[in-house]
Amino acid sequence: MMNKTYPKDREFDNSSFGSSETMLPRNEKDCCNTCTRRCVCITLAVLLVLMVIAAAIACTVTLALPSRTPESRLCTTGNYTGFLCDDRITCLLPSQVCDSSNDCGTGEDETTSLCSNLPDSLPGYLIFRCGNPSVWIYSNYKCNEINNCGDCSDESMTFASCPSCGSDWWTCTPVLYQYCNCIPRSLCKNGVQDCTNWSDEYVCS
Ligand SMILES: [Ca+2]
Ligand SMILES: [Ca+2]
Ligand SMILES: [Ca+2]
Repeated sequence: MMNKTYPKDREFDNSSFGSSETMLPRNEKDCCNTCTRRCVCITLAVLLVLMVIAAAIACTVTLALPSRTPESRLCTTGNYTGFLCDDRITCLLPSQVCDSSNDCGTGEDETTSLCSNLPDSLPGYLIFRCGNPSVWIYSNYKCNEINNCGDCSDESMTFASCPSCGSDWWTCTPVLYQYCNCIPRSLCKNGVQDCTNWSDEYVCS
């Protein structure tokens, strides 16, 4: 009786048993390693591009912002709070802002944003609102001994009441503080200015 000879199964490499990774063919493992490195490189490249874009946006936003806020214009000149020019040295009187004259080197005291809607477009420290809310003056005209508001409210902490102007009074507005809207005719042609337009000395009789 002849013994049958069966072909032997392909030999199995027991050394690699139990590890699914090491069971892969060599060229397949190399491929995975290559893919992993490629993914890392692509991720880093994308992150780098995103960082460059973010930096560019940040620079653009920073440059687009105004270099100075209105509050940074506040300065002091003499006894007044004034308006600081771009040279960071020149401090204008409030009444020099929006007076149709370029007093700062590059005209920043006459810009549309400042002067298009007076007085609301001006910083609050440059103006004074009179007793009559519809009347305003530049803040450096407050307490200057002249009735700029017309009701003397810029010359007194409490709103002054103006004298009634009868036939014994000469009307001129504004006048020096104490007489508000009119002066006694006894002050006409007395050699002393009482009306800011000098009408008490040249017109009144
Ligand atoms: Ca000006
Ligand atoms: Ca005044
Ligand atoms: Ca006079």
